[in-house]
Amino acid sequence: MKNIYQEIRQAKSDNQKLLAILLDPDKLDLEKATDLVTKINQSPATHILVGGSSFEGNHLDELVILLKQKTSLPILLFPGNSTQISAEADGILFLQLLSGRNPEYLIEHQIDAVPLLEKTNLEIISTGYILIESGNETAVERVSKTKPLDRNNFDYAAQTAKAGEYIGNKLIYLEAGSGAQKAVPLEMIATVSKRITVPLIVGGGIRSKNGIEEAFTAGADMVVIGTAFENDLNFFD
Ligand code: 1GP
Repeated sequence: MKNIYQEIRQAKSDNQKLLAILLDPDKLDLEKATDLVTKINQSPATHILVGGSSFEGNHLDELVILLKQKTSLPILLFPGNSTQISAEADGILFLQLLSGRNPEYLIEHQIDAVPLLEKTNLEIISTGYILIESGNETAVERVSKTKPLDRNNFDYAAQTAKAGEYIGNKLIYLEAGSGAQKAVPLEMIATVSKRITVPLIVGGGIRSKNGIEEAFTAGADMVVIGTAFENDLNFFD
């Protein structure tokens, strides 16, 4: 069996940058999924994330099975809650919302997920998830009822990320929120990446290839693209 986390660590030590495409099952028409996967296979993507803030897990298995038939990229669940689990995926980002102070998203959903996860062979990757203020209220903020971190306080973001690493998070995800007006500041990416040793994922509001490159140069190990690809399947051409 593939060890997705080890491959991410290896990529970090080889300075090989990773790119994940985020698919939100709520916004995805299964009939059009074949075209979508063809485009993903032609793109520089190295991983596929599947998840969203609010959907209830309907047709998730169906979507993941379809993706697996058509791509060999690792498929990682990126769940908004414990209903968004499919045994058909390869792994799951087991998220802890470190920027928030809502116990539901720090431990309760995680406990609820255990009986479901124990029935699967998913690779479970503990991920410290840090929401950064991005200009408008994002779905994560609304659904989790938590406040994002100040986008100008780079040091506090880095301190939060480091606490996640000490707790045992194997990845840190700096999130501006899907469709964010402003992406995570490059200086914040740089400050956080210098402070932690685990791989750093960055996403939210990145809309151009240049934006991806800038995030990599600043220190992101993996960049996540959702909306830009959703709106334009030719984004990577
Ligand atoms: C959201 O970081 C991801 O969780 C991607 O955001 O949709 O803005 O690319 P976008």
